[in-house]
Amino acid sequence: QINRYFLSAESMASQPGDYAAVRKDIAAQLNKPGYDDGSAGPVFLRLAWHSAGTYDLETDTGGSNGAGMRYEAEGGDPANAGLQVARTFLEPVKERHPWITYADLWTLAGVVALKEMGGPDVKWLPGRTDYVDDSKLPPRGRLPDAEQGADHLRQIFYRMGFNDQEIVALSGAHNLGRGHMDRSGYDGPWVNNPTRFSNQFFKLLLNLEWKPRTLSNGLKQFSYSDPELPEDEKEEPLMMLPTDMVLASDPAFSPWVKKYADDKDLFFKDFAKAFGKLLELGIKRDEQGNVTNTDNVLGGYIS
Ligand code: HIF
Repeated sequence: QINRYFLSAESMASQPGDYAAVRKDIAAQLNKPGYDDGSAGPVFLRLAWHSAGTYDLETDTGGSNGAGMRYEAEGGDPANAGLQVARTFLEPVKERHPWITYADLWTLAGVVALKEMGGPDVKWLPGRTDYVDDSKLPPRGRLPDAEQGADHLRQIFYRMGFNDQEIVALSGAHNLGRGHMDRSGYDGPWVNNPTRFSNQFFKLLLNLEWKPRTLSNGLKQFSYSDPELPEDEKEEPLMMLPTDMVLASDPAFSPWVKKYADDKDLFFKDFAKAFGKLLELGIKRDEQGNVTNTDNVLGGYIS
């Protein structure tokens, strides 16, 4: 049961193009007592990334344009399990500001959530369309499979146009949120404070002794729980996905893991750049920033 959240009375309908009003209402939707760790922020970030992360540079298909997750073909992809929760949380914002496209709302929600959770500013521009171009629809299977290794990570992220450094920078987003048994089948948070953005993910990846653990559903993850704590004071174990672990062992990824563990500012800067690039995949703009590859009339509402 998802609590429908009612926006506060000060929240008013807005003029088309008033993205500041939308940002405010997204921020108001983050606070979710009783849900996960009390915030919808992590699942908003995952929604933004999954909406964009289907992009294929070579065929120029997929990406956040079109908000394809509204439809079963993409929304029902097992890789997207659980993201209906995020979309439902954002529905009152869409109702309040019906002029914004879903494609813009979902990407903006990730940007606002990141900032509210202590992360950096990600440059975000509007203009995505909700028009679904059937020839641009991504097939399933474009999002990463956490059971796999470095080759798979490179195959998925090179396809979008990212390099090794950007793959590691992006991966720091697993500082936020958790695996859910009833969504991906993985279990638990990566860090102790999973609603606060930081470079803790990289530090823990390098410094804790991770033990392989096979879950009841057959999935493999890595687990840490503080051996010093007595049984009755044990905290929820932390986890790493197999794809997170390879960042520490791969010779081209690991130097970046060390850099980001040591230098939070560098991580924030590189993360903001890479995440901003992710949200722009497949969007083409003119010099004013207006989108040129959609028929979206709202593309002009850049202030
Ligand atoms: Fe995730 N990711 N991601 N991810 N992800 C999960 C959760 C989150 C991968 C797998 C998973 C990125 C890359 C990859 C977030 C953000 C980003 C889960 C658990 C899995 C299995 C989902 C669940 O059960 O609810 C893999 C294999 C990736 C390739 C490296 C991005 C860089 C790290 C691109 C990214 O930004 C966030 C945030 C969550 C937490 C969601 C939540 O509901 O708490």
